Amino acid sequence: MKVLVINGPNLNMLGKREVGIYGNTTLGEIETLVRKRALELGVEVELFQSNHEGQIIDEIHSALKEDIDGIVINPGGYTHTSVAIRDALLSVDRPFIEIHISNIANRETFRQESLFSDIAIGTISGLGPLGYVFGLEALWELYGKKTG
Ligand code: CA2
Repeated sequence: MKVLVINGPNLNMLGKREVGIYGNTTLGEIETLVRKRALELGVEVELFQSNHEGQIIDEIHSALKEDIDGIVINPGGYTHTSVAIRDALLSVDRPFIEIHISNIANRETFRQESLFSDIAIGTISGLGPLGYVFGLEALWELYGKKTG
């Protein structure tokens, strides 16, 4: 199984600023956690972060030629604004899990609206870095696990 993990704008700043909201774990440390769990599960992972909407869209499109089975995505601030990223996810027709480090349901009103939740397999919000690991595990349980 091959999973693409995408982080949107400003998530490269994790652990360096706003630690009261997002914690002190860096994006590099989150990626290490994800790689470790992926290795244990026998899942191949590709990790991608960009501050640019078009680059995120291009990466989502690459899921087709890279034979990606599922996507874990934290769209960052684009969660609340990007019809274009939503359309890209619909266009590749791959299951995806939406992740938020903070619990967007108890933050400002504008963060409580997501353009992704209704088309995601599920959303994990407020569990910090663990959300990425659980997202990966969920894709593996639902689409990757070999039974029998
Ligand atoms: O809780 C999340 O994961 C968010 O997707 C993070 C986004 C925010 O716009 C969403 O509403 C919720 C922002 C990521 C910004 O990350 C920073 C990290 C450190 C310092 C500044 C920003």
